[in-house]
Amino acid sequence: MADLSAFPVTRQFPPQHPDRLQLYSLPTPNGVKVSIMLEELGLPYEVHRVDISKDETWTPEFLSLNPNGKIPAIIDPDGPGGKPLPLFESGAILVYLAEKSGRFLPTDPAARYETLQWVFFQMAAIGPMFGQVGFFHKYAGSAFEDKRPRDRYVAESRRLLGVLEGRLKDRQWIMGDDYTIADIATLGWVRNLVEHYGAGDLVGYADFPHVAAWLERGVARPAVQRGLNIPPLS
Ligand SMILES: N[C@@H](CCC(=O)N[C@@H](CS)C(=O)NCC(=O)O)C(=O)O
Repeated sequence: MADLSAFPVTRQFPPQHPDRLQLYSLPTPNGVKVSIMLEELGLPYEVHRVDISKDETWTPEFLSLNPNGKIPAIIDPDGPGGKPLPLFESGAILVYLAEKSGRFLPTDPAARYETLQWVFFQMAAIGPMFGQVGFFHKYAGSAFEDKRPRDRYVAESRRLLGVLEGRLKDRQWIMGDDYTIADIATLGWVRNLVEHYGAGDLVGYADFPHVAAWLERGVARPAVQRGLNIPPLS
């Protein structure tokens, strides 16, 4: 039986199954990357619902796992060398799980770097920009009279959708025939922009039919369907 008691976060979220990978998350576009990946892999894991509206990521216990105070984060009791591995940042977690399982990240070096390039594109551009559209269009920023910040992020998000559209116009998945962690990282963000933020018209989503077809293909995967709702909101 794995002993995770050295990790203070286990006092806030006690594990029932310490031998399983521990996932601390919510079904947000960053959180679902990891639940989708774990569902795709069929790895046993235990999920802990972290309520960000109650500041549960800002406790000393959670901050000891992620000093950046964000979900998702994991502890893998069976990390490198058989030792527990704590990890935060969804992109790093996807790469870790891909390498641990040998799936969803090509082994050919050039294709591997190309995949990582698109994962970083999501992490550095799509996520932060779409997130700002959410703030200025749906959340607190929507009440701001000055629409210039919103318009700036909408224009940048539209431009980024154009980059994705170009990539997908002759490909089924971001890496071509193979579904990879680049798709897993990106699907939830595009879906969220259009559905949850309701920003489809604002960004002109109808102008990106290859992105829309790719999103439909992704969401049709059973593991994606499950992962999008893990952990359940209530
Ligand atoms: N770059 C981080 C971003 C994580 C992130 O922004 N998480 C949000 C939810 S999607 C969060 O935990 N927010 C809580 C807060 O800031 O209080 C990642 O990809 O893991």
